[in-house]
Amino acid sequence: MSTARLYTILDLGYVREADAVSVTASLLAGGADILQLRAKTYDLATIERVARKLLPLCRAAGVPFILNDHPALAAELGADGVHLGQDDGSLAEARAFFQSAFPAPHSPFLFGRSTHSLAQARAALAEGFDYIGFGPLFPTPTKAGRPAIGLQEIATMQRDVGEKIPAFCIGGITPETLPQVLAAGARRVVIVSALLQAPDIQAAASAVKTSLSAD
Ligand code: 3NM
Repeated sequence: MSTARLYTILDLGYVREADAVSVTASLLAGGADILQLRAKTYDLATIERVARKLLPLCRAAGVPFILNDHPALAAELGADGVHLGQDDGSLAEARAFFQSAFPAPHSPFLFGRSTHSLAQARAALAEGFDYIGFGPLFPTPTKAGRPAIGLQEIATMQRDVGEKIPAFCIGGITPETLPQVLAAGARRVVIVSALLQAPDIQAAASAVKTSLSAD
């Protein structure tokens, strides 16, 4: 996690369940450093079924597998962490729940938080989250309706938060917008639709990874 630059998301809003394994394999082969399963409108049984298929691929690649929402399921599956939005309660609540439900020693379990402003990014750091997402930088169909926050606060966020915990810029990042995002001070990114909709997912991920490593 500490060296991760490219955070990818297998989003069932873009990928059919039947393609989840092959798309994940392509993301990993392209150099994804983290993989999250995001399935906003899906029932728990489907999420669990897909997660159980993706987890071994991530393990084999040595890449953390994060579940979006659903801390109990994440722990039960042996995922490496859970990603929580601003409305998903406090870290203390999530940790307490996790520890009461899974008292046995558990390997380090990561708690990530979506943040949409500098204040939220600082708050997530102060609360003790292991990493944050920061965005959306640009309007994005993947999180339709959420206002873009632009690039102007990236440098301050990176200095105040990103030097202490991994901070991943997110939202509307594509091969075309990536150079300005990096120029604004981003060190790490999450890219969803631009990779999942690429004609060659592995090549697209690999090209992004190369740009990130060169920076
Ligand atoms: N969270 P794409 S933006 C899942 O700002 C998500 O918290 C965001 O997808 C946030 O790369 C976002 O397709 C969507 O724009 C990112």
